[in-house]
Amino acid sequence: MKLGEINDLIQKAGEIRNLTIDELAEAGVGHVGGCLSIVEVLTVLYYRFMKVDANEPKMKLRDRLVLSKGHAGPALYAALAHKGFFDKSLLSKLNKPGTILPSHCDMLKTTGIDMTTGSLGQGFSCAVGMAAGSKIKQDQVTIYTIIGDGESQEGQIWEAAMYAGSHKLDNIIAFTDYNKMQIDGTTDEIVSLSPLDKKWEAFGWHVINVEDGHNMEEISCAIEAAKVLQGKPSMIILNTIKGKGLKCAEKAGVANHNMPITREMVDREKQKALVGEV
Ligand SMILES: Cc1ncc(C[n+]2csc(CCOP(=O)(O)OP(=O)(O)O)c2C)c(N)n1
Ligand SMILES: [Mg+2]
Repeated sequence: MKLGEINDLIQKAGEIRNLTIDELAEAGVGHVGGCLSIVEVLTVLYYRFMKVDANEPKMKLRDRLVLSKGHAGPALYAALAHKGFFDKSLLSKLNKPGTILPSHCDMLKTTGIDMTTGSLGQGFSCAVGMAAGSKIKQDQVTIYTIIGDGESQEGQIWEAAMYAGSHKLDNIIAFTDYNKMQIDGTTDEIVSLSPLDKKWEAFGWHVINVEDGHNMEEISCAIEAAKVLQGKPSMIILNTIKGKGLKCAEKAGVANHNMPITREMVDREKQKALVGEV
C-alpha cells in the first residue's frame, strides 16, 4: 500500500472515530468500548474493499457486511454516514424516539444495514446463510461479518462455523474483534477462548492473526490474502483495544462496555490532548 493511501485511511478512520464519539456523547450512554475497537476494520472495509454504492444501497450484486456484534451499531452508522449512505446530522438522533438509528442494527430502519443484529450469535449465522445463498446463485460477492470475542462463547457461532467449513464457503470473510473483554469481565475470567485460532482451524477455516487490529495496512493484507484463498472460509482475528482512542474509555477497562459519555467528558479529553496532557 502506498504511503498516501495509508495516510488517507488514517485520516478517514480518525473522522469516523470522532463521529462515533460525538454520536454516543449526544446519546449520553452507549457501547463505547465495542464501537471504538472496530473503527479501523470498518474504515478499511468501506474504503478499500466493499463493493457498495451509497447512491444505490440495495444494488443487487453488492458485498454485504453483517455486524453480528450488533451493539456496536453506532460505529457502523458513523462509517455509513461518512461514506454518504445518509446525512451525518442524523447521527445526533442515535437511539432517540423516531430515529432511523437504533442502538442495535436494524435493516428495516437504516439505509446500508444488511442484517438486523443484536442477539449475539445470530448475525453470524445469517452471514453464513447469505454466503451459502450467494454460492448457490453464483453471485460474485463477498460476505463480511464481524463477531465479538464474548459473542464467540455462543454455541450458535460454532454451529454456523462448522457449516461454513464443511461447505467450503470461501466467499465469507469473518473478523473476530479480539478485545479480550466482554460485558462482565475479561474473556479469560468468563470463558477463555484460547487457543482461538486453533479452534477456527479445527472447524475448517483459514485463520489469519492480525497482531495490531488497529493497523489498517495489516488488516488490508489479511483481507487481500483471504480474498484470493479458495476452498475455505476465512477468519481474521483482530487483536484490538476496547475503547481505542478515547482515553477515559480505555482507562475504564471492562466498565467501558456500556458507559455514560457526555459532551463535557469528550471536550475535556480533547483539551487535555491539545495541551499534551493525556
Ligand atoms: C444472546 C445475547 N445474550 C446477551 C446479550 C447481551 N450482551 C450484549 S453485548 C454483550 C457482551 C458481548 O461481548 P463481546 O462480544 O466481547 O463484545 P465487545 O467486547 O466487542 O463489545 C452481551 C452479553 C445479547 N445482546 N445477546
Ligand atoms: Mg469483546
